[in-house]
Amino acid sequence: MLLKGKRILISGLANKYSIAAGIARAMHREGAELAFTYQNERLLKNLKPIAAELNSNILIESDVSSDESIEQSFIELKKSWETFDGFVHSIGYAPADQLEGNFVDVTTREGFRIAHDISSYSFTALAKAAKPMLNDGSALLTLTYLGAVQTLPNYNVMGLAKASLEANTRFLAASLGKDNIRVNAISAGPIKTLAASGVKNFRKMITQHSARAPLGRTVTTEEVGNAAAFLCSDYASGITGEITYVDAGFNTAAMPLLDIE
Ligand code: NAD
Ligand code: 0WE
Repeated sequence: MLLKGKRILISGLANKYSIAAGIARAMHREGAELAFTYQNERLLKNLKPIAAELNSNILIESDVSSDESIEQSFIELKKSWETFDGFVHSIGYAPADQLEGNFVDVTTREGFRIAHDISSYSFTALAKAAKPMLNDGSALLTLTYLGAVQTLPNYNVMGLAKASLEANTRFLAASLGKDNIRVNAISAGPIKTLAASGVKNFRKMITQHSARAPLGRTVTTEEVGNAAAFLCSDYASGITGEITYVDAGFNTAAMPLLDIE
């Protein structure tokens, strides 16, 4: 029971396929008490049964594009939890037109702004709002992707936003270290979630990933959840500002094994 007695707030659970759902399951299994935020009313119906299964009745609306919505969500959370032990930021977004085509041709000022606002600034904003309620030994966690450090087709401005998110992880770690609050990121391999479902050639990318990855496959939300539970537990008390890859080793291999001799 890695997380016994810990209270963790989970954002970004849109449906059962969400990475946040895998994380919530693992954290519940490890004894954490959970609360959830959701982007809007439309997503509440998917969240309700999952939260109920995980013994949580703390469901709070929070649209991270709005300072007012974020502020209101923590006022709401305070009604249930006076203090807590960390949160999971599992939120990313760029307008769909930014994620298809040649980077220099499709990227716009507004697309760039939205991608960075929702996918990176929101992590800082949640940390800022949560800080007064965070216990000693708390842990914050976000989800990033290899596109932060290497190019691939179509990920485009999301790659820049993830690079910002990874720097954000390090600067938040430096900033909150004196309060004994740790901040880490998991860089997950490609997983067929709602955010991935609109992506062109996603199945081909899964095939390519499996061919190059040392483990010969992609990862599951359960595997990401297990790493997340560890990073938010006291077993990871010496780890902060770190990007942990949960990608079946893909990022460590420059070429697949060739079946020659
Ligand atoms: P998902 O669609 O299940 O989750 C994305 C979440 O972002 C949704 O719950 C959505 O409501 C939330 N969101 C978007 N805009 C928001 C806003 N304005 N306010 C509040 N919430 C908002 O997809 P996912 O793949 O589970 O994505 C979770 C995180 O994992 C993202 O940061 C994504 O970039 C990252 N990630 C995904 C993969 C993958 O292949 N699926 C790989 C690595 C990292
Ligand atoms: O971070 C992500 C998902 C990012 C994402 C996806 C969408 C699709 C729907 C952000 N915003 C939106 N906006 C939409 O309107 N991943 C790591 C999964 C992903 O997305 C890709 C990928 C991979 C991998 C997009 C293009 C290329 C590869």
